[in-house]
Amino acid sequence: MPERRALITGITGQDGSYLAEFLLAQGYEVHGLVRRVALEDPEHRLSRLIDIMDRLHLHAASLESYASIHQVVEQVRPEECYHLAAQSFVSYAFDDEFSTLNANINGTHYLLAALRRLAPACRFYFAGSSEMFGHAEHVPQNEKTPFHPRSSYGISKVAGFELARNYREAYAMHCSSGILFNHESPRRGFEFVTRKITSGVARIRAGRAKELRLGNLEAQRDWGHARLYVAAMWRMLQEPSPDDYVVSTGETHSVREFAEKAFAVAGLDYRDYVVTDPALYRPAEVSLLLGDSTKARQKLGWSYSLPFEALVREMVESDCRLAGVPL
Ligand code: G4F
Repeated sequence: MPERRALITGITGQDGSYLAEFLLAQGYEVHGLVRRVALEDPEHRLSRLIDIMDRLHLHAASLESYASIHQVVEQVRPEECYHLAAQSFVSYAFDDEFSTLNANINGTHYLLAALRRLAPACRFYFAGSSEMFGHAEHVPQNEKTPFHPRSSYGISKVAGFELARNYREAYAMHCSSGILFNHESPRRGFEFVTRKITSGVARIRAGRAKELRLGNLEAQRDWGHARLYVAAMWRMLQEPSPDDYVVSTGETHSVREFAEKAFAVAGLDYRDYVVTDPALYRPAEVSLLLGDSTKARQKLGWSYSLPFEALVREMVESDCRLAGVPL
């Protein structure tokens, strides 16, 4: 069978790198859209792709420039496109609403418009987010739960979700959105709370830090493993008809619980090290996220069974290894 061609935006990130590995294993020709700066500084910016670099086709483009996206889509003519790139750090969205909204909404729009023109049969995946539920009316949240985003990031994701749905309805394109709840791994960026905690544990164990400053410890999230979530993205695009799906574990835990477990993995008591810093609270918080992924499990045959403790342990062990203090 000839190789299928996939284009991934955000390929240098946590999800993009796992998805690229997954697609290569399925026999795809994998193309990635990256910023020019990434190609200029591969050691840092392409570090998650290091083991598969020679099997990827990377193209420099900017999601802020329609012309550059048009050019890449014209060159690649993908059969599947996974749009993962975004300004995805919610805290930063409060510091710069303008660039979060511009980059996230326009980037999605430019990509859809280019695909419509140049590769209308391409199957499109949009990375929606549980942040779209925000101050949710129902617990747990499923595909029917109304959106009530609490940040410009959440608003930009609702706009992207609606754009994907509109291209599906107006132009009969195969556009699906995954509403993914928080997903973590040893490849998570250091600014997100899980990695901030596990790398903090490693620094404390290595004697390089004495405390860890965190914001709201009572916020609750449905945390899954990113490596296991990318399979759901792929399954969405293998369906005969496009649709939207919640992807989640169905369990929720507080930031405090994550910290407690992470410190315990290293034989430490979080109460001796965690300091609550009001400056790290958000102007509008999403207090409780818990997903119901029944539809993805039933229709896509996707499943998830990794215990929360195993995710925390994998991240702490990895960070301790990187810090030179293996457990
Ligand atoms: O790890 P976080 O920064 O992730 P957040 O805001 O839930 O967003 C992540 O998940 C979304 C899916 O629901 C994605 F769409 C999004 O791109 C991203 O991947 O924060 C988690 C919780 C928040 O309630 C935050 O207030 O942790 C709380 N928190 C407490 N102290 C902290 C901290 N978050 C960060 N980043 N840093 C802290 O010191």
